[in-house]
Amino acid sequence: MLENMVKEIVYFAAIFIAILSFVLIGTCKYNSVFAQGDKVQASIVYGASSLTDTAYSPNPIEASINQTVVWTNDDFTFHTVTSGSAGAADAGKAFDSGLASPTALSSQGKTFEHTFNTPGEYPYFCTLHPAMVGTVIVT
Ligand SMILES: [Cu+2]
Repeated sequence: MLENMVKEIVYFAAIFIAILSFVLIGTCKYNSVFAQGDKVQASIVYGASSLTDTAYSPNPIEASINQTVVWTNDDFTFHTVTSGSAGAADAGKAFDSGLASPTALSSQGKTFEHTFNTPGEYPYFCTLHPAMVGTVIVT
């Protein structure tokens, strides 16, 4: 009788531990995949040509190290996502959707993405409408 009870307790404890570890492992796997695969979505908003620091949304864009930011052109005209500031010598050196490259945001729905591997603040602008400015903050 007592032996049976002990067997039952051990049996249920084993099932409980199995379920618990299954859930924990599943959660960890899900979190790590989610963190790596998760891209930060940003938009070039409708009517962006006449906007300044609200042309890119959200602004600033917050990203984690090694995370990819995806900009979608939700406007009806050509724009760029170009690192630095207008007229600066290093403009476009870190990243640039460009005017002629396959990543050019030439029409509505086009996307440009860049992965940020180093923490810092990255200002960027549109070469076609230099008043359009934004910042990516990588932590
Ligand atoms: Cu523009």
